[in-house]
Amino acid sequence: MNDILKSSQGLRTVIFDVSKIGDFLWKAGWAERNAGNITVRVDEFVDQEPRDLADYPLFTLNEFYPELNDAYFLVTGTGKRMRDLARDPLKNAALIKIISAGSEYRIICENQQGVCDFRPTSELPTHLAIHRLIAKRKSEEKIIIHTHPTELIAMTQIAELSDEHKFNSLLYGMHPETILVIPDGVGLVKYETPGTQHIALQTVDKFKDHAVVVWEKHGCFAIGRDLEETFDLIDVLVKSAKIFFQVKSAGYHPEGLRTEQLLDLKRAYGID
Ligand code: 2HA
Ligand code: ZN
Repeated sequence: MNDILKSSQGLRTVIFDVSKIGDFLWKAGWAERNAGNITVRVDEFVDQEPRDLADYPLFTLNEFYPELNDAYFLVTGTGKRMRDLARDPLKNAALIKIISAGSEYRIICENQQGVCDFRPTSELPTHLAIHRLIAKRKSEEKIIIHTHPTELIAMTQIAELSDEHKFNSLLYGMHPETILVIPDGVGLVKYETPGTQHIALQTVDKFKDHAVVVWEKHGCFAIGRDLEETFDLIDVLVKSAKIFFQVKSAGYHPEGLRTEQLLDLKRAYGID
């Protein structure tokens, strides 16, 4: 891992940015204990194939990802903390390479012959399913962030907001930036057991039309081309959710932007 990193300025930049986002997530209060995970597709930065790839630990995937064959991902590890990722990214993230027509992967651990105790995030099925969607449609997103933003999760605890349209309307109504930054709104996935193929499929379905998907009573996923921009999508949504809860806790009902005001915003900024 270190050898590959030394040879690639691009990978060093990705590692730096991932650690910075780990710090943001921790400081935002969205990453308690080992909550959250990040993956970045990094093929373009791996300009030197690892020597003796066959020596690295091999794992079978529970699903086929032929579109991802030969792809490299930087992935955060299961059980790792975002605050540790920020301090020491190389101990809390690693490169994996998808091989065998998308049915297996190798972890490019620092220690080839000895023990490699690093394992990718428990949400790897969802991350890979989203990367597969991106590969299939040939869009340019490389980053996937999963985190636990308190206020967005709190909103999913309100039964009246379990309708996707109502959820988005409320968020749009709290601040004019929200519709501009997230014009396609967020997709809502009903509660499912995390880490499963089932939730991965439900999530991918929502990513066909959205850049952010909220998991009921759990957290959210966002995708993008750049780490900070991907973080910003979640941050803007959380801002709206915070405004909603602050007005509520002051004992008022938030008025929200009116339909004409939202339409004016869309017109002014060319959103259809
Ligand atoms: O990485 O957030 O959803 C831990 C999680 C699982
Ligand atoms: Zn989670």
